[in-house]
Amino acid sequence: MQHRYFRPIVQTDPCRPEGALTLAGGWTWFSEVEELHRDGTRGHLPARALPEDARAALTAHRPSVAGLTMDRPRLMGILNVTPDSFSDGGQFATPEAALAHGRALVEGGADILDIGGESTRPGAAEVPVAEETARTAPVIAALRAGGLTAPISIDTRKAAVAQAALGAGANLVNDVAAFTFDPEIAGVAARAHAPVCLMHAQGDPKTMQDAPRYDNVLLDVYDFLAERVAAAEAAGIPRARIVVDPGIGFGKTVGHNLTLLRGLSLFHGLGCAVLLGASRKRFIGTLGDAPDPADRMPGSVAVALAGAAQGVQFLRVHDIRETRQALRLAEALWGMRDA
Ligand code: HH2
Repeated sequence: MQHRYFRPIVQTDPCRPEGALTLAGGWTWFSEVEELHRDGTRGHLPARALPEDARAALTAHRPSVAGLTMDRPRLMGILNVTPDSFSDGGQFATPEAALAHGRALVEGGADILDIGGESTRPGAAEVPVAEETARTAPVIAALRAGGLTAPISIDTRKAAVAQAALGAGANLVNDVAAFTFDPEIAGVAARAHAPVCLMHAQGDPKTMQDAPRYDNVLLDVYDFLAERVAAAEAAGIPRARIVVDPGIGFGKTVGHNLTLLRGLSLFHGLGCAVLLGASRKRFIGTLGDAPDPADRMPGSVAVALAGAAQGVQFLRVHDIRETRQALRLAEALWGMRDA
């Protein structure tokens, strides 16, 4: 029999029918599931008919990640200390500017900061380890010295950069290559007992947008992440400390991105918290008629809310204040907040 993939049809309506299941111990629920197969056939089943292992993975309470409870969507504020990131490159490249922006992100409602010293935009070239470390570790150390207590994530593919960042006060390792670029990074995270984010990418940043192809983008990305979660577990990182991310824009066409966004809830079947990073990305410019990344905030907020409605636990965004405001309203409408 071919493999069965189960995508919960996620609801946020406060009127929840009896027998509905809570998704990932969070703020959404489902009573129906779409069943997907590699041959393209699909069907529906009631949630109560799910096989026990699929039901357990979809419903299990997600433990806290880097001290953050997973019972509401968490905002990850992007702090790129690079000269060339696609939307904010060069803006926060000096340590002073980075510090001020990091603090502003937390004041604006970021639950966690994601600091990156290497752009992974399409076409970007690799940055040497020493340079990437020199861009990131001092900023993390300075944020900590300044009293910042919010968790910090290091956005890197490299073990040495992650090691220096953890030493300077970072708490989570966010690897857009899911340990395939530098396998040593798994050991670094495991030894530090640090949670990790494993992201799907097809190809490397230099070439990833040259005609990306999939058999079935949703299921291919799911299988890749399942394999990387198993590899991380084998390296000593328990599933409770693993966050998965479909990698919007990393070797994907507009159509691939839309398919992944529509099917996002499938990834809860991996039994991990899910992260979505769509902020200001090119497909938002294409669909939203906004060629300049600086004009893509409204579309980014729309996609972030769509992610939260699918039970996604982490939203990686540039525009923290705007997304925080939108999320507050969504949470109130979904009955997660009192008036
Ligand atoms: N996207 C970018 C970088 N890191 N990490 C995760 N987990 N998920 C993402 O979607 C993701 C990521 C790219 O965006 P950005 O940091 O804004 O740009 P650049 O790579 O040019 O620095």
